[in-house]
Amino acid sequence: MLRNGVAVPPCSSGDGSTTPDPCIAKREALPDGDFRFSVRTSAASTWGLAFTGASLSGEVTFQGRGNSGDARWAVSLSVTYLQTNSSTVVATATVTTSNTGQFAVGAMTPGPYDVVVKYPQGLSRKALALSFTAGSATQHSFGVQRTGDVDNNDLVDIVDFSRLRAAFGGATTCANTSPMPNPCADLDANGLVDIVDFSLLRSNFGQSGPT
Ligand SMILES: [Ca+2]
Ligand SMILES: [Ca+2]
Repeated sequence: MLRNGVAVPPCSSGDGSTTPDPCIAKREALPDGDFRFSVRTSAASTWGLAFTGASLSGEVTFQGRGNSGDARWAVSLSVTYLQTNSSTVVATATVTTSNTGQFAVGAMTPGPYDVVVKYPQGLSRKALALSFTAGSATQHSFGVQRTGDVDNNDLVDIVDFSRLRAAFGGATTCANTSPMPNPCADLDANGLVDIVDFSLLRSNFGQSGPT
């Protein structure tokens, strides 16, 4: 609850006095889903409501892109909130990870959600029933993003191999372009499609996300 843009504190005494002035005497959740606020004040003002959302402070690590701190760890990451134990999407966001794999997603309605994170060449990771609370950031490490998904369908298979083979030996900037073109076979983002990329793909061949 805001007065003239400033948050109103709760009343400090239960005796009905307006202390501090103004103050919130009561907050109620009504059966029909509405909320009722009872505010005591000595002056007419402009009143408003503000929503304090929940947020996510996440972390991922990468395969084949060097160690934490490497510029190649800064990638575009999709974040999907699902109803728990469901494939129903509640919200999506696209964020850019830092070069240490950190990312943040802003205001979200509080609640438990399953959260899936994926970057274009990686197999997605899913966190089950993460709890989000108003006004606080939920911390979670999603773990390693296994690479090899050249065509971004969350599966490393013969199609990815064929795409990589078609680009083999060539120079490309795809892995450092945002948004990343599809397909992109430069899995270690060094500007060249070569045996290193093939080895990375092979290491996850047959695997799929989310895990
Ligand atoms: Ca694929
Ligand atoms: Ca490469």
